[in-house]
Amino acid sequence: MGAEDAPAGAAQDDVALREAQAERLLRAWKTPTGWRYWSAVNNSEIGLWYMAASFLFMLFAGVLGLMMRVQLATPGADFLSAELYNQVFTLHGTMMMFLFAVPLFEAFSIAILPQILCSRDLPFPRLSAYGFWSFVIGGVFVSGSIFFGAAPAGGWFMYPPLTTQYAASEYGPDIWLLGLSFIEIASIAAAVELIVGVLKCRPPGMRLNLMPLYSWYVLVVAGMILFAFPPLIAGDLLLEMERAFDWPFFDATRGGDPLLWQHLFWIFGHPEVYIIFLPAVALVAMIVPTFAQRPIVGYSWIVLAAVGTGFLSFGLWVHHMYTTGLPGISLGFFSAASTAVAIPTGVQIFAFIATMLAGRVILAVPMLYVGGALAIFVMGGLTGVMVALAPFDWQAHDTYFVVAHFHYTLIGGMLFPVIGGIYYYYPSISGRKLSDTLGRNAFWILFVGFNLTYFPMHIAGLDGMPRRVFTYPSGLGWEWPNAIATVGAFVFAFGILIVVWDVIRPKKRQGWSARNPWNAGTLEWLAEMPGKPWGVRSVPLIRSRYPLWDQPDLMRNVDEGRYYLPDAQEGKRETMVTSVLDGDPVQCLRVPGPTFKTMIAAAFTGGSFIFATFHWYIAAVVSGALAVAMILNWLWTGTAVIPERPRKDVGLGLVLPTYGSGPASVGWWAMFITMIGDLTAFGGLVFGYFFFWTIHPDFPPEGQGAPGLGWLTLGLASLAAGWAATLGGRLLNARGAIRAMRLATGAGAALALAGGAGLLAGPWAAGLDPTLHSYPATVWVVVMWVAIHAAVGALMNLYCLAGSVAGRLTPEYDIDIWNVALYWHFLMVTAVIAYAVVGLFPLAT
Ligand code: HEM
Ligand SMILES: [Cu+2]
Repeated sequence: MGAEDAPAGAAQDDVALREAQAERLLRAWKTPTGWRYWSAVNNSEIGLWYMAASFLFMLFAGVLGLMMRVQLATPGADFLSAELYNQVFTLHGTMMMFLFAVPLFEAFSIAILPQILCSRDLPFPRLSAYGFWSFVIGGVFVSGSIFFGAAPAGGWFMYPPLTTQYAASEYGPDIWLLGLSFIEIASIAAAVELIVGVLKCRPPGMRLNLMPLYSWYVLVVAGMILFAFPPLIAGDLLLEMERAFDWPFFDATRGGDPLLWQHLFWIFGHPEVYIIFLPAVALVAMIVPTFAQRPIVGYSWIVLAAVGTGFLSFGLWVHHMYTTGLPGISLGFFSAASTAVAIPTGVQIFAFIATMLAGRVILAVPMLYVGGALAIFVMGGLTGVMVALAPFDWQAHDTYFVVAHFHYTLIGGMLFPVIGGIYYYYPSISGRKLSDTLGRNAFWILFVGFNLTYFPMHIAGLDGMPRRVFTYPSGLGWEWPNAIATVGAFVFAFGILIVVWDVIRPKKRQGWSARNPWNAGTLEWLAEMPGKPWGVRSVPLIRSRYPLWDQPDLMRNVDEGRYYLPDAQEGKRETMVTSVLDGDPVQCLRVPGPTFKTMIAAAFTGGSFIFATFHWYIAAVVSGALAVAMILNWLWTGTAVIPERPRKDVGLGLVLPTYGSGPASVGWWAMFITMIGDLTAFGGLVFGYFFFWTIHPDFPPEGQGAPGLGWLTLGLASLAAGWAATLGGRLLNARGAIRAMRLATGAGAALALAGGAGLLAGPWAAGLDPTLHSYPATVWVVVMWVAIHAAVGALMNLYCLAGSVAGRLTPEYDIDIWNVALYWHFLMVTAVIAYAVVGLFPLAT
């Protein structure tokens, strides 16, 4: 055993000292009580609330599912009207996908990732809180619409022209577009947080290849969210512009094309399926080794397969569009790619089976759910390979066969593993175990109910029953599958109720769970029962993938504070930041504590989206401005605060800086990752431009005119000067030339505004009317995107200027200007692309 296993330090032998340390830690990490409880930002609270909220949305969407089943139980029923049925199935699908399946992954990860990584919190607790409150506000807004008969009714994928010309539900599509964009932004915020958490907040010694598989999956899935959601946000923006201002992106009579929406939607929508599925695999990858009582078989294969699935899933979207009349060659390509994705999926499943075969499996409740999930998912995978073949899909498309297929994959691939995960992780989250008996009974009821509900739908589908019909005539052989499905749905719902009851039933009398109740090998099971708000008593040094199995005495040494950060001398919340590849300690990060600011900022942000839904634009702008003010205030009193000491002893004789800026800091990484997502959204708009170019013989079309290079060149030059000034500002600041830095930064702000105005003047001077044709509309949307980003850049420069004047931004403490300069790099890339696309490209064609 190396020295790491007895890190002692004689000082820690002193019991009184240890108690004093624990006391201070407890005070720093104390969860607020009373009504202030809701100001908590710590990952354990936010994670729990987030999970509870997404489950409530799931239950609501489940009730909508049951209502559909009641309506469909018999032919010609009139329980739901046709119009209401449309709203019900749209909201059911929308809520299950956007308010349950994706957020639940983020919720679960926020709750357990820090424990898995022995980190005291995620790097940006307030960002998680902001994301959570945004999610709740947006979710209530979207789902509440059904009580006003105003819910979206165009199906969960909102295809135009149904959603642009169909007036039955006036605000429905707007509620969908704006409400969900808001939630998607919150999802991206959580993804950024989780990526930085995995990359920078691991315990010392945990090299990338020692990471628990769960964190690999978090990395892959959060990365996918970063590339998948932005194209949808771009699509949402275009569709909302068409609905609100009549910009004809999807109107074929004015040069638009509804297929553009289908592309943007499914570039998001197919990866979405894996965004839902992979986190469940991640849970399985944690559960299986524990109950096989041995390390996972094929760790590197699983990692490669997960990454591979992530990549491949972006190349498959067209399989949702086989029936739209695309050229045969692209059908062939996408059909092959769609079947190919079965390979990495198979690798992961085989690795789990191999692990089970190599160990002796304990059939505990979580394992039961894993087994059931495998069985159901494999069935869904088989029908998936069937519909991946274009000729078969031409028959089955939009029938109940597809409804059966995707419920097998979603429920087998997500819901069952998640319930298994809840039975597994419940003790680490709440300190108590769930009931074995209830868990087992619920499992069998769910398993039987599920198959009763969905198996008959395959048959109804093959017999030609279309999806999304509110009723059907008798005599087509559809009666019995539908009747059975409805009975099954209620059996299934009963199973869910048992699980819900098990989770919420009072458990005072059953006592606390044993520590590490499943004898697992990974770090989250270091938690005491009940867990302490500080997470771990001290942050250990890691040398193995299963430290609890391989590093004897780890638990005792952690508890006795013999590792890092055993104390909170200054009463501040602190966690370790380590290097990306090797997990070497680089910083002792101060993380912020409770505040209501994030909740208020989320409310104002939500306000701006919600007001825009009803076309109250002034209120929307005011609300948005208040949100920005709130966020600036939260940053000003958070990240901009200079720690009272530059470095400190974090234990074991290691002295670390308490501050970091540039690529060493978590903030820089967060900005970098956010901007990748932002650039991807812009890529969605550029995709639209070239999509239109491919479908029109002449683009720009005859008689539309192009914006001309004059104003655009001026605008670009001004932005380039602003970029140089801002970058110069950072360098001058580092040299201590404070006056020059302020001048440069201020000039950068002015140049940003001028540059944005210059770009807007391009189409303005050329008289491009965005309502006439998709061409001017696309040009306008591209330059507006850049102009808004330039305005944000100006605001950031002014923020740095204020920081410098107030003494919060100094040559040494310069994280803000580093991040702003980084933002400007991306702004510049965006501006150059915009210039090339709207300015230069028309000259070349
Ligand atoms: C109690 C459980 C459930 C029941 C009874 C149920 C029932 C249904 C039914 C009958 C439809 C077809 C509506 C139609 O085409 O007319 C449907 C559609 C759908 N379901 Fe479920 N479902 C359940 C759970 C789930 C879950 C867990 C998810 C996802 C995680 C999900 C996602 C969807 C989606 C995306 C649609 C497509 C909606 C559309 O066509 O726009 N469902 N569900
Ligand atoms: Cu797909």
